Amino acid sequence: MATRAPTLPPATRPAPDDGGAVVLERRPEKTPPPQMYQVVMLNDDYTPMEFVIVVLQEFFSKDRETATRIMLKIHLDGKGICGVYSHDVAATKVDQVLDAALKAGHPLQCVSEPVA
Ligand code: TYC
Repeated sequence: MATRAPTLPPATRPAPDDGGAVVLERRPEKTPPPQMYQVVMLNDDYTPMEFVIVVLQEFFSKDRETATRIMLKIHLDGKGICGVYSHDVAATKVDQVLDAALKAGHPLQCVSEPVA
């Protein structure tokens, strides 16, 4: 009489070429999205509005209308978001703004902070 191997349920049945390993469950690997950082510009009483508009255009790729709107928001609210970037890009933007402000003799400040 021929003996037959017992039939295993699909989850525990060895695959033909895996040396007998049994895969009980496959979870799709999920890489969490990287922490993003927003560059926040602060208002002051001395930096000319035009300088802020040019900075927003040059370093944050805003068109003139958008740059003007963001500048006015900062002027009225005390601060405003210039853009959201990876950690290194945000740090570079902050450096670029502070460097340009220092060279032009303006006290313009900006910081980067993690987006919640
Ligand atoms: N408050 C400035 C002024 O009246 C303009 C200004 C706007 C300065 C935004 C800084 O981040 C700033 N000249």
